[in-house]
Amino acid sequence: MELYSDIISPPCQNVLLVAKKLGINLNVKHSDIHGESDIAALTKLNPQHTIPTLVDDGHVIWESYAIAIYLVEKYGKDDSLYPKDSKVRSVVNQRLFFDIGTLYKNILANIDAKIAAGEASADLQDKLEKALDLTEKFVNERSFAAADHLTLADIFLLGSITTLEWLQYDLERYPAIRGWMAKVSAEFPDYSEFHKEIREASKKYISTHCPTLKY
Ligand SMILES: N[C@@H](CCC(=O)N[C@@H](CS)C(=O)NCC(=O)O)C(=O)O
Repeated sequence: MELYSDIISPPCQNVLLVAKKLGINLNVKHSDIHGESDIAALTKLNPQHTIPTLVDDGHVIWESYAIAIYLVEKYGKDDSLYPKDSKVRSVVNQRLFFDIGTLYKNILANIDAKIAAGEASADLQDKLEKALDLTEKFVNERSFAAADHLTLADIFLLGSITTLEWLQYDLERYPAIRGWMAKVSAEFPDYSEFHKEIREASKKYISTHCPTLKY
């Protein structure tokens, strides 16, 4: 199974963590989102030319949430990451849709604004704060974000919270998020190595492509 990916990309990080949890060995093909030949190769598979893109025996899927669900449904030994129980799954889905439509969306909007204008507007910062206030509540309701065990919701929310490093965002005000992050990362024995790899690659990317950002 091939994954077109770059570890600096949060959606790619999420899929890589899902694969780790499922014990799937991915053939990772590094794809440079600024490289013409990489974009051309990716566009042949995925007209949206986004990473991550997965190719499983000729079957091509993109959109990280769709890839993650596919991997769990096809290769999971059980359904724990994406429970079949409708009520539990509905909470996982709520967190995932909250992530794509609110949390990650507002983190990206703040990063883009900071890159373009040096600082995000008060409105964008306020939207991000509201999303984080909600996340603080969500991760405090159960042992994990959507259930009493790790699910896809934890992995995707963790990816978003980790992306706050691009804003050097201080999580001091969010003790539940900090406690939950420690619990989720402890589910991955090599998480600190994985995080170090993200930091090193992101630092390199930022110094080349967004030198005005501090990281
Ligand atoms: N909603 C998509 C977002 C994917 C996405 O936009 N990836 C970025 C990198 S983080 C990308 O491929 N950008 C290059 C492009 O759009 O051409 C997902 O979750 O997979």
